[in-house]
Amino acid sequence: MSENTTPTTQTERKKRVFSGIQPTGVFTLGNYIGAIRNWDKLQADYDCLYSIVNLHAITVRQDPQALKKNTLSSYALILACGIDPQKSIAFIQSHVPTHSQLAWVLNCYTQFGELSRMTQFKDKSAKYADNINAGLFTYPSLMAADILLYGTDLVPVGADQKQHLELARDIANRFNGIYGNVFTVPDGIIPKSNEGARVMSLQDPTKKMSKSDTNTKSFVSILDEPNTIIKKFKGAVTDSEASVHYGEGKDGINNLMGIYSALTSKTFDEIEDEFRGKGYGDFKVAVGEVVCEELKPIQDRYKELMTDKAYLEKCYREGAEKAEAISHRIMNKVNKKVGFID
Ligand code: AQP
Repeated sequence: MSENTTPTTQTERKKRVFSGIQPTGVFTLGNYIGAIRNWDKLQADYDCLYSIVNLHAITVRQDPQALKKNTLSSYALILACGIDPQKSIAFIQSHVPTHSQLAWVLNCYTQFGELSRMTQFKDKSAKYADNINAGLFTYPSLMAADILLYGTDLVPVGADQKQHLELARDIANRFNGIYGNVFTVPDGIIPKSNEGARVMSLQDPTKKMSKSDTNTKSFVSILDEPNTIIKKFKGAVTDSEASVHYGEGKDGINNLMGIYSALTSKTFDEIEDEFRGKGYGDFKVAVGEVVCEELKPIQDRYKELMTDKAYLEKCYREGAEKAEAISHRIMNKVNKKVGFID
């Protein structure tokens, strides 16, 4: 997958960016570093759509009250992380019915074998063995619909979503191969590994950090209090070598170095120099401190936004209207191509 992030000149149409996040809990540091932090940066040069993807969230059983609450707080969180509803279109997925409509059509152009190979499906069906529903299986076709519905050029995601993005490209190419140029084939924007493409669990650094992990010590939530953050980093699983350097078999330290590097822009060599002769204890506290510093303004803004529900509602309603209006162009084209009467 190429990473074509050259912005367009002023006379051309700005390239379009789409990304989404599930309201399955408070966002983790992984969601922030791997995805949302980059959403903010793209707003200046691109035409961006960002969505709270609650249709995706129900592929795993959700408590309805908790889902409602998490959807609103996730929306407030993306604004707190810098998404400006005047610059970008920020909306809730279920408010724009064309997502489900296109997903159904794309399901019919996606192969069983392709979906069976998705590692997220394998992981989640092992984790939720009592609820391996069809939605969990066809999650990537809905994700393809989210992206293709807007003629998206670029999709900023963490490395864990790369496989789904490649499938979206395959589906677009297949559909275009049959019906002509309907969909734009999107490129991914995936951070480099030292920029937090895949932030790992603090308790099992061979697994990615996830907001739905039942072990709360395994992730840092972006709303965690500073003392909780420091405590979680102090308790992070590392090796017994006690020397801060990047290397094989040092998944825990590699992960902490990745986080520190992503937030300070220091290279791994610089980090090794900074902590030469110091123990893991000092390093863990230093990582915790930069994380607290990064999250403080977001937490303050989030608290402020949550006191103004009317403002949030105005933003997500307007966002949905704008998104739906754009989506009709491609949805109508698809309907016509497959032979649905207007
Ligand atoms: N650990 C991670 N490191 C880097 N990026 C990550 N992302 C998720 N986890 C990491 C990126 O965050 C964006 C939103 O993810 P999502 O909520 O839509 O789904 P997910 O990838 O399944 O995230 P979680 O936190 O693991 O959610 P649950 O626990 O509900 O499954 C995506 O761009 C993703 O790459």
